[in-house]
Amino acid sequence: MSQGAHALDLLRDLKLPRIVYNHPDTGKPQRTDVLLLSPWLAPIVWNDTYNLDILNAQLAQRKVRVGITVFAIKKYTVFVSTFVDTAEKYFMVGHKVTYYVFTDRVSDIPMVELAEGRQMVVLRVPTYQRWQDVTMRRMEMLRDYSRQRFIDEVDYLVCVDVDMRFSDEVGVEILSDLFGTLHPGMYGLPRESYTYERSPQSEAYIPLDEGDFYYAGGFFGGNIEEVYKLTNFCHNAMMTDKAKNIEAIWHDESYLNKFFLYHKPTKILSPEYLWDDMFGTPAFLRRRRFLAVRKNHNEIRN
Ligand code: 4GW
Ligand code: MN
Repeated sequence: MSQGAHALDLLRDLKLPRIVYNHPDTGKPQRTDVLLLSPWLAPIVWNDTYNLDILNAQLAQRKVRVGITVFAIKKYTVFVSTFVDTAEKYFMVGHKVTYYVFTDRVSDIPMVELAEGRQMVVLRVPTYQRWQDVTMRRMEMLRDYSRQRFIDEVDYLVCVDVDMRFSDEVGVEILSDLFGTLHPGMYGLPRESYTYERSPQSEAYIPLDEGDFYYAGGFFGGNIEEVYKLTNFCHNAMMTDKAKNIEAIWHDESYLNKFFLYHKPTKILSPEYLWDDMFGTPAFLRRRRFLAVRKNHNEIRN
């Protein structure tokens, strides 16, 4: 049985407890300042559009297991403690969570005290000389571990950058079969100006008259089967390009955008879920949930 069918079976048997909340008003959209649904009816998750109590009751009954993956290769191990500390405060509080930390420096990964039901798994992985390969090879490793391990251990995977901190709730409202996140730097721009790969030679090519949104490479996920398909597609496309000695302009992010163009996500996260304060604090942004940590590029990337 596929993961998706299994999840639906569990949902069908749900009987929620009494929960008191505001009556949904059929005459009034939750918000009018932002897009709430994609043209294929995938919800776009914004603050004030959902009730977390209902979602938590549904997902707790399913006893959902969430894996969150980060890569801390070479000097990026310095980001792990802030990442995990803030995740303990804000990420999927009350649910079963496994942190999967991929690293080449196992002894540099700090031991962090975790709340009940939460655990950390440190996975030793090879590193690459070129930083582009460090970020791109994440797809291959996520694919391989999805098949070999994650499928047996968790229901959903959340795949994120490590140079980040949580600063507000990120909960089960993000979960869906396949989800991506709107890139904060490209929000509201016309599709022609998105920094998709524009060379027709590349597997990541997207023509000027296509493209729904520009998705961020630093936050995507879904059930394990879907994440497997996504990461497998991206890795294979990168290998095809590599054989031709080409590489898409924004590396793994370009291939991710190509995948999402033809495999539409079932849920889309607003830039609340991946913000960088260098973009200011616009009015549509009612919460900043997951923020880029300032990094000294010279020191951290040498
Ligand atoms: C340039 O020298 C580098 S090093 C660019 C990325 C590097 C890097 C990235 C690294 O040395 N080690 C590492 O673990 N990563 C992982 O790739 C890490 O999880 C990081 O969050 C992710 C994406 O790289 P990034 O956060 O530096 O990319 P941006 O700045 O686009 O968020
Ligand atoms: Mn980053």
